[in-house]
Amino acid sequence: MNISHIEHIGIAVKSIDEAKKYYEDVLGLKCYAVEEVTDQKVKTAFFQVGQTKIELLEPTSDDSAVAKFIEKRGEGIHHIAFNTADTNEALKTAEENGIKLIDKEQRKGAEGLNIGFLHPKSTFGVLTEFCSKNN
Ligand code: CMX
Repeated sequence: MNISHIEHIGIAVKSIDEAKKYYEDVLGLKCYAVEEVTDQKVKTAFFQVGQTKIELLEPTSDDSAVAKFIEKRGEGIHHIAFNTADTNEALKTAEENGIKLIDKEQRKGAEGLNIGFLHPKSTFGVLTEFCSKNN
């Protein structure tokens, strides 16, 4: 799969405006982008930490996956995203190894990345994402 690093950690929050204060004022990180991903019904805010990003996820609709997550489990770590050379290839390899996919094919996510999710019931309870840049 050529996983190089953790691209980002997704954290579900009720309000980016509220949560941002902790990341900026307490941790001293800088929010370098806020972007709405309409497809996923979320607003995202990004903080760079070395090679990895923290991605805050605020639901923009009551029926978004993140709204459902917060309702069921509360705010907290929502998913982990691995940087791969090729998201479609990584999804295919996972499926060949018996992992249940959420996305059969990659799609466009925040920051224009190609993304695809694996089902948390297949991955020991961790919603897992693959990301890649150039394919
Ligand atoms: N991490 C771990 N487990 C999770 C989870 C998560 N993020 N979200 C749901 N689950 C668990 C639930 O707790 C539930 O477990 P139990 O059956 O033991 O209670 C089970 O998965 C089913 O959950 P559900 O609430 O019924 O939700 P759905 O099956 O409708 O959806 C999921 C779950 C993961 C398939 C859906 O959230 C999804 O497709 N996620 C991928 C897309 C996404 O999360 N987009 C938002 C971020 C986008 C971005 O970063 O740009």
